[in-house]
Amino acid sequence: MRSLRKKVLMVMVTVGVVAALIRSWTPKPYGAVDVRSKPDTKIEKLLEERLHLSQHTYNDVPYRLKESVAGLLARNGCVCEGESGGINLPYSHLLFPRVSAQDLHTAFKDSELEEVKRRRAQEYQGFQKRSQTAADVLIVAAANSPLQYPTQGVEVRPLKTILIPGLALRQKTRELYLVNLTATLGTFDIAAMVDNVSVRGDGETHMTLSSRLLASLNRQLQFVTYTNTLFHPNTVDTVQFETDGHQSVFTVKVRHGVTPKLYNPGPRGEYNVSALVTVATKTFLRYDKLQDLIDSIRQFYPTITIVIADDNEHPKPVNGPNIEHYIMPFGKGWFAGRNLAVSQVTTKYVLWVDDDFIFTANTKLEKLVDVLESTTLDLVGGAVREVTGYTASYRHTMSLEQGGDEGDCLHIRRGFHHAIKGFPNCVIADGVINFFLARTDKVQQVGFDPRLARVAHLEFFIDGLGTLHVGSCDDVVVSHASKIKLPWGQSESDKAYAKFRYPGPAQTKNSLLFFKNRFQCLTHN
Ligand SMILES: *[C@@H]1O[C@H](CO)[C@@H](O)[C@H](O)[C@H]1NC(C)=O
Ligand SMILES: *[C@@H]1O[C@H](CO)[C@@H](O)[C@H](O)[C@H]1NC(C)=O
Ligand SMILES: CC(=O)N[C@H]1CO[C@H](CO)[C@@H](O)[C@@H]1O
Repeated sequence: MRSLRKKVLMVMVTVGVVAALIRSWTPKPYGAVDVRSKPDTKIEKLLEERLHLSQHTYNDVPYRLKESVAGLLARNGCVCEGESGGINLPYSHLLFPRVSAQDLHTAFKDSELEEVKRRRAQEYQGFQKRSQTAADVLIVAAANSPLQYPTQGVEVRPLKTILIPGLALRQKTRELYLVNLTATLGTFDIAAMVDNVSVRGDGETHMTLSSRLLASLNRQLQFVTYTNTLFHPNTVDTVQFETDGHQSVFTVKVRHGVTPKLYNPGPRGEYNVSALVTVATKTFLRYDKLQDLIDSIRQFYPTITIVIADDNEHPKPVNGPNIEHYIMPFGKGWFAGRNLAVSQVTTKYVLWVDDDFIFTANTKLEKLVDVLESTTLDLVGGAVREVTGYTASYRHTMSLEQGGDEGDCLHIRRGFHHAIKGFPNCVIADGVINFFLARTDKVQQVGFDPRLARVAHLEFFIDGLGTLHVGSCDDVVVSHASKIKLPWGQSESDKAYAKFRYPGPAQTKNSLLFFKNRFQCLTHN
């Protein structure tokens, strides 16, 4: 008897387990998501039509154009214009900077240009598809709508449920109050039931709520939930909320939370620069300079980690505590080395220096750390003092003018945007000098394009435009050991360095600006 019961129990348990397994294996009805296309273009069309209608309502009312303002609006094309004239003396560009313009399509042969443009347009289309969501669609709120709804800020984690805040109806007395809710990537339901309200379509993508009592309907609307059922990474569901004669649309963002990457700063108190900062550099043919740099760093920061990327043909050992020396294939180039060095950093911040810089008592990294710790900046540049005594912080601003099918126009100018409150020696810019402290994860995110083998610098900031928030402080100074040096003062390795040219086509820079960044031209001064 007992063994029979045991058997029955066993069978029941087995059946239960199998049933549970089958349930967890059965794909949900909406299991397949088409991630090749943007979801939900139907609502986009609807919104576009409505906008179009409202724009043509007052066509017969005349107007006069205000050129000074209308000229500031984005046009369908852009041009790069240089300045002509000026004095043509050596160094005159330093004293009287003139704007010069450069077309970038010249990086390609005429015969291949059309094909390059076609491929660029195709890649750009893909980029736009990936980078835009329904949250970028223009939504206009209708006048005098009795519908109350959240205009932004509703977010749900993939396949999770939220209460939709702020839904209500404000209508004059009528027989029946009714609202509809429609979504495409999820379903509606109610977390609580209110008397005298009829709910149809709960658990579906289209739900109707109605009541003879406005207060009851509004109470019920406070319990409306949205459950995301289709996850298409980083998407947005466009929800329609409507009542008789009125329609509104709002968005629900569907996305994972951003996983933070935090660095442990060590015990509290003064900034411990050695725990927070890694010095990164790239060396080529200048071991004497590199050793001077290391010695100068050790004078002020005896335990700070130094990462060195080295693409010499005959690498020499660089030894010492807290030094990481990475040997690369010969002549890999400038940005490849920067990329490698930065990829190995494990501290919160990375300090970029050239291998011919020298730390002095004015190289106070604490000040740069303080700027990044107290502001939202991602990167802050210092100043470089030349042997002549001239100190440069090399600040640039960049702006991108939209240019239609031909590509955009990039305008680079010397200067900065504005001062930073609380830091009298610092300003906001878009590009700075080769001596900067930056958040390691942000620099790694932008990266240094290894295709830029020869002298390149601002290209990193061009790639970072829109990602990096950049500042510059001229009270943290590093010294430059060479550059403006008289020919008879050069060492043997300096001479070799000056002679060496990295392999690769000279047009690489312009072809990358043309294809990768989709610029047609640039101006700079
Ligand atoms: C609400 O949805 C129902 C069912 O789909 C439909 O019959 C009705 O016309 C809709 N009402 C409004 C005001 O959109
Ligand atoms: C600073 O950080 C370094 C490296 O993590 C560590 O060795 C050193 O003891 C720290 N100094 C202080 C004062 O905490
Ligand atoms: C107007 C109306 O229908 N009122 C009803 C709301 O619900 C309560 C409880 O179910 C009823 O008692 C009311 O008559």
